[in-house]
Amino acid sequence: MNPLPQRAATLALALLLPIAGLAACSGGTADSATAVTGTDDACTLDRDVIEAGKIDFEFTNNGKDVSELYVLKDNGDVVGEVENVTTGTSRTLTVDLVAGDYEVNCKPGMKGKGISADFTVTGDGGTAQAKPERTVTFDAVDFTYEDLDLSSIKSGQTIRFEMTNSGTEPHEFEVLDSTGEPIGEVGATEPGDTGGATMTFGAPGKYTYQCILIDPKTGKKHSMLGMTGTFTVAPA
Ligand SMILES: [Cu+2]
Repeated sequence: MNPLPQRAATLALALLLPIAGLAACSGGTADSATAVTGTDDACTLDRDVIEAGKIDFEFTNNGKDVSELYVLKDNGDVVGEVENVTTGTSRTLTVDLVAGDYEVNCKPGMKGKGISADFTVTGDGGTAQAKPERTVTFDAVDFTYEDLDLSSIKSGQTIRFEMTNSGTEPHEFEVLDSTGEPIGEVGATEPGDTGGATMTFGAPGKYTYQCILIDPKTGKKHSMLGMTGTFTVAPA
């Protein structure tokens, strides 16, 4: 046979695929799109003023390590994230933002404080999150959550979570619905700091909470060391 044209065809396909994937991701229902480029030591937005509404953040990881992208409110609340973005690839994070001050945070190696870039959202678009009806306050330690009361949460409720890190390693608090979809998270919070997040609970069912930061001593996710559990969201 003749291997050369076949190799050329495979190469052409390999070059085309990431572009096709990117186009598919950005072709959603977002009102606008903005590009974020992460390198080993920079996180760059292609604009610093964005129109309110559904916004596609098209994140390209040009660093040498796997990375993730967060969009945060100016109070540090996580609005959304994409993780495990490997070197040389792109992923799109779509979030609905009302007017205000925000930042993107690229996290090369998916650890540490990451690198931030500020932006402003202007205009009347976007859907504001419901006001929380109560606040659940708890502690994170190495490696569990203390005083975490997740009983009597009902479908449709919006709840504020405030986590104080009383441990010695950074901790987070991510909540997944019964299908495994993240519904919100208190982002990585340094020892001694307090982090928060407001989450709205959808369909009733069994939800999961977890911290999937890596313990440097064991190389294991904190969830493997005890920082996970489940709770039930009751029908409204
Ligand atoms: Cu943790």
